Amino acid sequence: MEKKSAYDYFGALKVKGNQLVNRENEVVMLRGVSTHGLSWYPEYVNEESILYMKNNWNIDILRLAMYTAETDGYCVGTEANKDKLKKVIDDGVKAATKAGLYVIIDWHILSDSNPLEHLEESLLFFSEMAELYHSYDNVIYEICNEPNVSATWEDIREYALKVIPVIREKAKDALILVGTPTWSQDVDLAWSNPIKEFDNLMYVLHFYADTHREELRNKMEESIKAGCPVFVSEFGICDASGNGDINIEQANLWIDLLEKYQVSYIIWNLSNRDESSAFFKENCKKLIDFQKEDLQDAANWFLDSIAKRVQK
Ligand code: IDC
Repeated sequence: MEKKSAYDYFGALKVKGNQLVNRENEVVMLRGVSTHGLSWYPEYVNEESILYMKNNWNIDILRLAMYTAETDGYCVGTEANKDKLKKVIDDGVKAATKAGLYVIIDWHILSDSNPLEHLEESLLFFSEMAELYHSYDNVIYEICNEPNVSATWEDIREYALKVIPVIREKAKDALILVGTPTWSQDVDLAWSNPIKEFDNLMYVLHFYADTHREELRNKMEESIKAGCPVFVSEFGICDASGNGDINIEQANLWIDLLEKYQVSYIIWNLSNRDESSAFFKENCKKLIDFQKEDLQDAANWFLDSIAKRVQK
């Protein structure tokens, strides 16, 4: 039997104060998983796998991470590669919608540290996405994964003020996630000069629990208290490389805080890559029916953790 989905419960989301609310203005939070790069591990983006994750893992949301610069990224590949990536996104959006999940289209900047670097391509991309998905109110747009190094909040703000209107022209009420400086850690900087021109925006915070600890938690908490709507669209419980030992103690401290403030969170990553943030063991080639022994420790911790919290 199919379970009722987050989307059935919550419908279109909007931002009210520092929180996400449903159509009845009740606070909601979403818990979910992120793909690895769509060029690298597209195989998990299919109807069966996504329905399996919805039904067995209690997730509410799937993030589709499309790198812009790294290996076969959207902005460094050919036109054919762009089309291929857009097809994976389309499959992902449709499969997530069918499963009743929210879905994020993530413009995954990383080594291209300043979002202004690929501004023109971003405008074209998001215009196309909004044209295709404006009637899907479960689609969320994440306009720049992790600005870093010298990208300032002013750069990101300038970028956001160009991209947001392009999305909103077609997807009028879409929820939009805005990355923040220093690999999406400086929500405080964003909140010191927020984007007041548009509503339904959230500011992104990312953490890797073994690297980012109390200091970043405090920063997040202070920003939330100051009124900042925070969304954790990516986290890991290992170190910031996506590998290394996982740290369950720090991970639990993070999750407790996120739950306390009802901040939505999404774990990295759906792949069987040889790294501790990957959900699946390297030798696991399955796309459904994952057993505990197919999953790495981070995945088993995450699934146990959300199973405990989800009361549906
Ligand atoms: C990592 C992947 C790794 C890949 C690398 C590419 O896990 O397999 O080789 O990217 O540069 C982030 C990024 C995310 C990173 C992840 C772990 O958003 O793309 O994925 N991370 O390093 N921010 C902090 C950590």
